[in-house]
Amino acid sequence: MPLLEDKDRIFQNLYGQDDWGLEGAKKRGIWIDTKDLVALGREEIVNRMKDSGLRGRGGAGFPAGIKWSFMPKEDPSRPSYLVVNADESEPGSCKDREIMRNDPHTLIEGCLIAGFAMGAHTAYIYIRGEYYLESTRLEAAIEQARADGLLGDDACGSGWAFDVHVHRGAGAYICGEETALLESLEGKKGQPRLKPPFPAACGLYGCPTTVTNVETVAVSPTILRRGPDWWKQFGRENNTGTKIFSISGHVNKPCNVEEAMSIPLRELIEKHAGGVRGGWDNLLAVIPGGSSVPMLPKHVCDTMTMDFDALREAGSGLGTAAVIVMDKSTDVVEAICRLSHFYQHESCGQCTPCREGTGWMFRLMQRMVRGEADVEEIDMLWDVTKQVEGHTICALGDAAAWPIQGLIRNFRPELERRINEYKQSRQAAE
Ligand code: L3W
Ligand code: SF4
Repeated sequence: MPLLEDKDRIFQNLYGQDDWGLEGAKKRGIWIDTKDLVALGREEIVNRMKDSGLRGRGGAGFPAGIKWSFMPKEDPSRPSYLVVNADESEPGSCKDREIMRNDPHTLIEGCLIAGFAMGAHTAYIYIRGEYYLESTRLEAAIEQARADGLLGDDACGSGWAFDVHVHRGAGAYICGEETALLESLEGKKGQPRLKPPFPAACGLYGCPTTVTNVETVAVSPTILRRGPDWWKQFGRENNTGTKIFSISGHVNKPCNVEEAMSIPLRELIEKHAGGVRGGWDNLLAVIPGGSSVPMLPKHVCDTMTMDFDALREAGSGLGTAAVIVMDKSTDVVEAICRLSHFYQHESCGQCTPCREGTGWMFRLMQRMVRGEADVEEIDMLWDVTKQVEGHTICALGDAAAWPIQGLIRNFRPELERRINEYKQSRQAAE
């Protein structure tokens, strides 16, 4: 399986070393033959995307071409919309930020291609409010594209009317959930809707809508340009292409890097992030896909490959490919407790298992941190996670449960050690 060479990287300005504007973008091959890509036609674009096997880069990994194909072919009674999910709030994830900051035209060109393939004349980019510089860059890049005729009534001379608008969020993690995002975009409180109906049937203002991640949209013109076979040479079956990994935590050089899917975790960390602080043997665990997926202990990390299927088989997930590295100095119970607080704080509160369960899990986790709990409470905590998992309107409930399950599965002796130590210290004090 080939690893990526510089020439293969889609995001040639990920680190902002070059001009982010239109002139720089054109030099990097963006907007060069967009008209020809549109001329392929809706069906051919969707077929090529399906053939590429591209899976959504926002966390769920749903096949992009299939998702695009859910949009109605012709419906003169209702407009169709493309909504780009740029509400990047998953702890550990900062890849979409770099695309929008340093290579915004990859996203805007992608909006035109994806929007056309879905029969949409309008795209909304819903960007997290804290990304102020990035939203400013996007606005400026959209203006450049409009002034150059790349967007507008005859976008790129393709005959297709298309425009892009940026909407800034106001700081709620839950607005990254696609239906909460749509509610927020409509000016309402950002709370998830029940699915089905999926957005493709009833989305923004009740119209057919595809909500999709920044990276997914931004890679699509290059996949069409270079061809599905080029994309499929990276990674492996069902896990194709390139992927931006955000590597943070106890590494010598935290970074975002575009690499081939299915790269071994150890190679990813050592080649691009300067290795684990204190060396590989100093590794304790890794959260491989943003805070919502269970952690993997070192012995699993030793041979782990980074793709959707391998990580799922290992009991975790690729998520947003935000790799959070923890060395042996980490208080792993405290770290997961901190995440429990995050999910409790970000729960929108509309369904009982999540509203009550996230609070319950956080309080139990606090007791575990202090060691004040009884050993039986570890099983009680496990049971609570199982009561929450799969019983909520949106995936936030699962996201709150899984990191704790990962902790209990892999570090139960550490929980027991704290509890016994606390008990002994109380007995000694009495
Ligand atoms: C039509 C069907 N459409 C599925 C569509 C659906 C959605 C996509 C995937 O959660 C995960 C979550 C986070 N007809 C359809 C259909 N669709 N069946 O396909 O749907 P789904 O429900 O599998 O996932 P989701 O609701 O999109 C995303 C996890 O990602 N995550 C979070 C990441 C946070 C960020 C961020 O900060 N940027 O992405 C990390 O693991 O927990 O499980 O579009 O409509 N029959
Ligand atoms: Fe809201 Fe949590 Fe229910 Fe999602 S799972 S709808 S965040 S209460």
